[in-house]
Amino acid sequence: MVRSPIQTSEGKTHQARELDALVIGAGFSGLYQLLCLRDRLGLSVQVLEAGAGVGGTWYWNRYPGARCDSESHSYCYSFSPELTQEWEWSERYPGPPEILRYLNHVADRFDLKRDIRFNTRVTAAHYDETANRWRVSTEAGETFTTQFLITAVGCLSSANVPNIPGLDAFEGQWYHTGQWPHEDVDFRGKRVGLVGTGSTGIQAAPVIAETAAHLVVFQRTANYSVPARNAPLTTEFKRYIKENAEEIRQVMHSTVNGHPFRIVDRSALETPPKERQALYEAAWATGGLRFRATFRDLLTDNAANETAADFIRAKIREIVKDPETADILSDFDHPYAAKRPPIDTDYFETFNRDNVKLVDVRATPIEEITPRGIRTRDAEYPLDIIVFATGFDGMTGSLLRMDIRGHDGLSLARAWAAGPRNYLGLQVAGFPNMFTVTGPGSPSVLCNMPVAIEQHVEWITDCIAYMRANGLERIEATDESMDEWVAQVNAAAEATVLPQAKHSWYLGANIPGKPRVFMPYAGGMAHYRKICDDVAARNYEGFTLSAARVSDAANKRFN
Ligand code: NA7
Repeated sequence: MVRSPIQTSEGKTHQARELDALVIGAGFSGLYQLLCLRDRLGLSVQVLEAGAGVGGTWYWNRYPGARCDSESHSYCYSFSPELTQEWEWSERYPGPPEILRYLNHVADRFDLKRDIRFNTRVTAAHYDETANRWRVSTEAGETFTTQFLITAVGCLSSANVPNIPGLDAFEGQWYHTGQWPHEDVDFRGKRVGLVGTGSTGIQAAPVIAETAAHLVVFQRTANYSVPARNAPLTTEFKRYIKENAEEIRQVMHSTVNGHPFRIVDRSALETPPKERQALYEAAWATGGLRFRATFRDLLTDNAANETAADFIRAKIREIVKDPETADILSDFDHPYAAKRPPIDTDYFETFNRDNVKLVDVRATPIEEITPRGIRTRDAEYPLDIIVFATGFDGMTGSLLRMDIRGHDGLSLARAWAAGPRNYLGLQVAGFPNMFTVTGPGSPSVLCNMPVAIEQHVEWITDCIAYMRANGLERIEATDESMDEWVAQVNAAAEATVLPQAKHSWYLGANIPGKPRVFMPYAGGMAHYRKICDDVAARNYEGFTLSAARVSDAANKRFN
């Protein structure tokens, strides 16, 4: 690594580390990006990670009941057949400790940690046009310069703590699930309030209820959930995974959402009601996200979707004994799966416990947090602990909390003031040589994440390899390609029921003041992969590539 003098704004000179590539984040994305750029291309690479260990999202999400909703044998890398063969998952869905063990195994196996700096939060990244380098600064005041800047910051890493008046004066303890302490939180004998009923709240409620003296669940929007049916993996299934690894990989690469199962090519509407009911019953018994794959038209046709909604509504009424509670839990305001569909272990059953109460905060909104608890319009609930399962500033939050500036000091926040705009979810005009792994505008959160991540990381690696092979120093998306891509992202979303969930974080609607733009690409992972491959095959059509390490004026267009 070379060091070169940097002039700071205070006029002092200090040494900056010069790199070929700097990767922000050491989760699934950052680890694989490091491996690809360092070991396959021979680049000098540094990963900077805010946490004290690898894991990204999973380093922080350790709340009670936390579990991945992708099946473990698909929630892993597939680039190394040896890695696939040697690793053994224990349960159908992995929890944070097992995912962290896996990622540490990967980091150690490929000797990645020597190039990762932990406890290092990136605060700013500014592009220097003349040098064609990014200058990256950390909270501790270090500076790095790099040709390529790759953000691997995750889609759900910027916690959203709602701005409810009075939180500062609360005399108990409070936590956000996405920033869970590394020590255990003891709920025994405590009165606990849980705000939020997304995937996280739905996972946490049954576990908290087991030990808390009393649990109050504050629900703003009723959410669909299907049983996860988690269980230890059988010896037969473990053998099946190993023996069919390549076939499983092929399935994950050929489906719209990167999961290891195909969506059945059958219409809910064209299936006779009795048969349809039997198919839903079978899918309910199997559990997990596979429920969504029962029919091909659930996400594209409202009437078809309503058949799934009706089925889940009836299940909730069957499980929950108190009819009023069942009504509140099943009073959906959006189509099934238009918000990320949770899967659970005994969520609805939890409301049959004597120590659990549901509060409908759509009907009686939370007005303030008092020193003693939460006060809604109708009542005050005394609490010792408040757990906010209130989600994240998804997809853009982790990028925009850094001061990223491209050409002429243009900030990413300004470039995205009306919502994220980019090309393929990978690059933003005005921000040369910066790539956003699973950025907005890519399938990302609509896909099994490791599949989306591997595709992006490999595409970025191939792109940089191409540039090196052709003596190119700089790549930047054009404005026209961004406009065209944003139109495609919007059209893909409009072809589905997804934008109909008005309070969804897919739309940024959970964050006050955030522009409402449907952020992930809903056209399907397999289709997206082909689009990206075609762009690469046409010498990175839609990007401007140049050889010169000088300002724009002198750059020559490559294609
Ligand atoms: P989500 O899915 O964003 O859910 C957050 C929940 O918190 C949801 O029920 C929200 O209600 C609720 N919320 C947010 N702010 C408030 C306030 N101010 N008052 C009351 N309720 C509130 O986050 P998760 O962590 O559950 O899941 C995130 C992703 O992780 C998930 O999609 C999976 O991909 C894994 P709302 O629906 O907005 O009315």
